[in-house]
Amino acid sequence: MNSLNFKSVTVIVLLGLLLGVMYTYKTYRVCDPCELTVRSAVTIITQEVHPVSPDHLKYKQPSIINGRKDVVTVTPWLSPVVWEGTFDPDLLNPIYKAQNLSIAASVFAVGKYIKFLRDFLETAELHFFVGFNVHIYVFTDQPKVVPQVKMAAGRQLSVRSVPSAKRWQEISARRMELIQELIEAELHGSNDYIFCLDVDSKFHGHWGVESLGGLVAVIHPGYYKDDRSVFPYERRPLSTAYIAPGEGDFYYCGGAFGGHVGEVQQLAKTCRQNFRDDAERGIEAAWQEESHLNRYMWINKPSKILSPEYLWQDFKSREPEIHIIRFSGVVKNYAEIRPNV
Ligand code: UD2
Repeated sequence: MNSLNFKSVTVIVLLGLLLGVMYTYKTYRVCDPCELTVRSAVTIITQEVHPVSPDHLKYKQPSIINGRKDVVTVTPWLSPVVWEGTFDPDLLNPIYKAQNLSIAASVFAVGKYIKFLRDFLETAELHFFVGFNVHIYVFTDQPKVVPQVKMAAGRQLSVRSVPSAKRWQEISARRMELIQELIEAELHGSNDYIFCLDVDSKFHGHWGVESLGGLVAVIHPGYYKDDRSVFPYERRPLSTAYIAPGEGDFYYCGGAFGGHVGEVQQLAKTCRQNFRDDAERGIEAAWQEESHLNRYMWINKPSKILSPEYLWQDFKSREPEIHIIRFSGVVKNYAEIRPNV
């Protein structure tokens, strides 16, 4: 090789190296933000603002060393778990009052479950967001039988007709679809929060603004002391509600959940779609929408968790850590009230 050729080869090799370095640098520069976007695990639907207190508000001095020591009050993803003794209504109520909020509640009373409605509505008047704007939506196949319950100023009830069903599983599962439609047709942008509640239950104690959050789940009273291996999650991989052994956080109730309307719309839409996808594959999750809700809440971590005070069961004796029962399922005879067994 003569010296001219050697120089040319060296120049070409150096140029190649330079181009290679520039390409690699450019690729990483371009891909870095993409990867960040893909990996970002936070879905922003609602942006919570910090609480603003009225000036000179008088309330008990808060402490970070004295408080509940018998229960866990924060999840590993740092969402609060609400128990009696973890919040101060004297501080919270004025903060939320100033926001002029509206709270919606959906409740289904189809077939023989209509008999639970009066107690549900009457006790809601006594305990559920007393002093706030509340709009209860009753979904029923018997609108004429809906009891007349006197409601306080700022509270109202609307009745929506739904068809009857031959299987209780259908009624329970169809709730997600109707909740999604309710939010999209009537609540989006107007009501601030919504709770979706079982009708065969009564309020026994205060349920108020301490329960508000972006995405709110209630811990099921039947499983909060158990290992997650025994939670009745859907365990068949064919279902979209599948949660594998060794996975999951808590077991949440299908009988009470809620949050900001935008968050609940997303939840209802996803669970409804997953329920449909399962139906196309000929599978129904073990606990219908409760299984889909559990799967959803495992991936989309609730921003507030309500302790089992917020949905107890009358047949269970009270445990020492339960200082108050706020809402509880009544004892019922399934064979007598369901359209199928
Ligand atoms: C659990 C859940 C429930 C639901 C169900 C699985 C709790 C306390 N309950 O309760 O929310 O997830 O498992 O599907 O977490 N309904 C009617 N008419 C009927 C049947 C049901 O209106 O004929 C409505 C009614 O609002 C009732 C709800 O569906 O409260 C749930 O049905 P359930 O109470 O029979 O379900 P259950 O006790 O198995």
